[in-house]
Amino acid sequence: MIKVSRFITLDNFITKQENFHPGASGEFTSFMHDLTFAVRLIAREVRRAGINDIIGLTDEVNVHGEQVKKLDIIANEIIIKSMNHTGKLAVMASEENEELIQIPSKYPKGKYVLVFDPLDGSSNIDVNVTIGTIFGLYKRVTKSDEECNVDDVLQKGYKQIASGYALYGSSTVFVYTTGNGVNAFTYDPTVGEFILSYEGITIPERGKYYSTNEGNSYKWSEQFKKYINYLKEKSEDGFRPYSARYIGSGVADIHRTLLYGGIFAYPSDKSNPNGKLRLVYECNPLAMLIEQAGGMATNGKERILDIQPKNIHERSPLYLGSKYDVEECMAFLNDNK
Ligand code: P6P
Repeated sequence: MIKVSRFITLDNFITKQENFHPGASGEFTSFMHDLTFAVRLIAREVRRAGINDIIGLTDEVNVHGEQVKKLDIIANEIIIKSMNHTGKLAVMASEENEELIQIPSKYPKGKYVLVFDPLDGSSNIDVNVTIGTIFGLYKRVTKSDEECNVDDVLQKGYKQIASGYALYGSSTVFVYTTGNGVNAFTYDPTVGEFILSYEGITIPERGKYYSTNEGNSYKWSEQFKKYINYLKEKSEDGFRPYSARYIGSGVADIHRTLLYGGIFAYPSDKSNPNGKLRLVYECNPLAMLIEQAGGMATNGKERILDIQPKNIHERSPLYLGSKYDVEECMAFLNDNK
């Protein structure tokens, strides 16, 4: 990973990349401009949450029966209202909406399909811990003269043409890939621009961190328990014990894993046979990005990006990070260690 030696804004960076794609229509550049506009609006609300008195639970629950924070709703509405009129999207799907989000008939439809988690880690809002927005972008599979349907959203993750996340932490960072590597941009509110901060991010081959909720260990499989205990033992080569790092905001835990290496795991367990994280708008976008950085993402049996989603909100176990670490974890999960 190289820190940058030049000042370039996200808009200019994307425009230059589109110049490398003969026939690129500039529609992707325009989509990314609209998306990062929504991210800037969300960042403004997140950073003012305490002052705006929008901290605290609503009396609403989302499709998963989880208490919804006001900021979840605001972030969801910001993305929908920033994107639904641009003429770039055919349909959207969000963690906060049980059904597909259709484009209002008064607006033109485009060729892209956006899936997103508007505010991941929202249980951390009240304690000022980093939270984030996750997105994945596909080309629609329905014809332009057809109604969009769930097939547009239930595509395998390897079909994504772009994915990434925004991180609302000590600064607002936007990390994305279009399949040509991973780049990160830091928002400078004084000039209102995202500026390239890391170009060509690659995940370390192996890391010294493991990131998982050990409070669930009583529900884990024996194989995963054995793997985590193995990471805690001292090894001859000094590489173990690993250090434990777990924030409880997937985007923040995975951003650290991307930069420092190691493994992030939300395994299946006795009460969550399919794990907790959502395949369509959490696992797939993050898996594409980690693979583009040279890492690996699996559900314990197969590559995340090869899984055929069956419904918008289905969950998947997730083991993601440095190739060495994920492969070692898989060996334990398959009783080969
Ligand atoms: P737990 C946040 O609610 C989230 O969906 C992910 O961002 C995070 O990795 C996970 O759940 C945390 O879940 O059960 O450890 O609190």
